[in-house]
Amino acid sequence: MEYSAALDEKFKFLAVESRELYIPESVRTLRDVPSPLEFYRDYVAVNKPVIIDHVIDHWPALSKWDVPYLRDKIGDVEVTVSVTPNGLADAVYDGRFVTPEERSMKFDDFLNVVEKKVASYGVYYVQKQNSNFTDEFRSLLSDADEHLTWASEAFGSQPDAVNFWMGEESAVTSMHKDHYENLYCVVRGEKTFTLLPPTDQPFIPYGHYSAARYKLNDDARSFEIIDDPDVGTVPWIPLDPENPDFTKYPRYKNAKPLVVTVKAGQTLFLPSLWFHHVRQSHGCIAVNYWYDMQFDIKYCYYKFIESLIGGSAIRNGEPS
Ligand SMILES: O=C(O)CCC(=O)C(=O)O
Repeated sequence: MEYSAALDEKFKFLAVESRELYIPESVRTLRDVPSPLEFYRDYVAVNKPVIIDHVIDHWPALSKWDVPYLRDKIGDVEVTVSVTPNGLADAVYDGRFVTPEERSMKFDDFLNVVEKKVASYGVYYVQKQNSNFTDEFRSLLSDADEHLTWASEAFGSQPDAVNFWMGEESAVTSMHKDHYENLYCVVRGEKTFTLLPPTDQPFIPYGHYSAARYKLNDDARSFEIIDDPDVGTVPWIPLDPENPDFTKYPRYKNAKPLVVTVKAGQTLFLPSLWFHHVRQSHGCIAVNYWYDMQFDIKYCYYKFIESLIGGSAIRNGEPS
């Protein structure tokens, strides 16, 4: 389906009206942890991002998680590490959607790479989003929380996944959205998020890309890209919000990203369906909690926008 210039105008109106009514010009920082009710009412229900101080003040992780401690505590544990030639795991590259090489290695060996104690080819990132914190990294659980009590009270449920992230500076997460309410706690270093509200979706290009994955060659100095025909095609965003190609994607000029840096000790509430692109300082460590979103009327409206954008926008990001 192609959509008309008239519909394009309506999408622009929706984006302007959303900004006038509820989307902030910048992401607010709360100096105190809100009550579960305040948090749900003022941020979750209205799908608005916020940074919250002091959520993880009580975590021993804040003072303990340096490299010597981590080596001592989990150096011998085998963990899954994503390795890519360019720092782009799960991203569009050379016309395909390419996933990283998933390597199982001792955490000690990963730390050697991060600390540049060994020469290695590629960019390394612990980023397995399968609740790796309660699985591969479970011996660190006592330094943090298995769930955030006040948030679980607000959502009325436990998180679906708790993930541990640690990576090199050049490891970047490409723009995407998730159907989770995300509480993202930075323990060491900092993360910079580029955020776009769901109402900017009509301006964000999507394409369908055949799936592939990186594999290190035997020379250990180059990667090849291997097709994954069983996966088929994957809808993904080819645009880099830090360096948008307006010639290819002129409609993206209508989008208004919010850029926010989350520092050690802070927690970002990243609402469901918000688009996000993430970069980090070297050796940054974070733990995040994915709570399932309510599939309520908000979700139905967003799906409706998606259906209006239809085929052509999904293919090339531009209306006819
Ligand atoms: O920290 C990152 O690199 C990505 C985080 C993310 O995409 C998420 O939590 O959904």
